[in-house]
Amino acid sequence: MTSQNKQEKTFLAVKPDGVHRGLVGKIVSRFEKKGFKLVAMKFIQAPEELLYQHYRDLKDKSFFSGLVKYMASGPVVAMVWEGENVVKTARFMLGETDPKKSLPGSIRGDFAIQVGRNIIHGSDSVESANKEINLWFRAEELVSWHKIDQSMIYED
Ligand code: IDP
Ligand code: MG
Repeated sequence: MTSQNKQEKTFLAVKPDGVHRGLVGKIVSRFEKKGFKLVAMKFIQAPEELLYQHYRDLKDKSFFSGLVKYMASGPVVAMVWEGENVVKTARFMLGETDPKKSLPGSIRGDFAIQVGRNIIHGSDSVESANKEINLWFRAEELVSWHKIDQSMIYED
């Protein structure tokens, strides 16, 4: 039986460049193969107001307006994934913010070149994950379900 107290959730989003470049399936596949559990997913054109909220901590950065424009330039695939240590592990799977510093094997290391087109978002802490999940999803959009392979992925 999976130890429920070690489970946490993270918010991930394939950004518009990832969607335009046809990388949604490849990206989702990495988290599925890892063994994490998908609990919510939606394909949306994010309203600017939502993006301002999402990136509010970066509002004083020189790249902020370009960032919001980029994130509003097309639809995104917003997702919630669950698993043990999923926040940190997903960040490792994403790579560094700047794809130039991301190792091959990571998502940004394999599929992106510039920091302003780095194809995926992932929460940086459990606290921001919870904030971001609440911002992008209504509580009833999170699906509570038992994934049948969990005893093959977790020993306890
Ligand atoms: P993160 O996405 O790895 O958490 P943050 O520092 O939170 O990185 O920045 C949010 C997003 O802002 C990045 O993913 C990237 O799209 C964009 N960004 C960060 N730094 C720069 C920059 O120097 N130039 C352009 N865009 C940037
Ligand atoms: Mg961040």
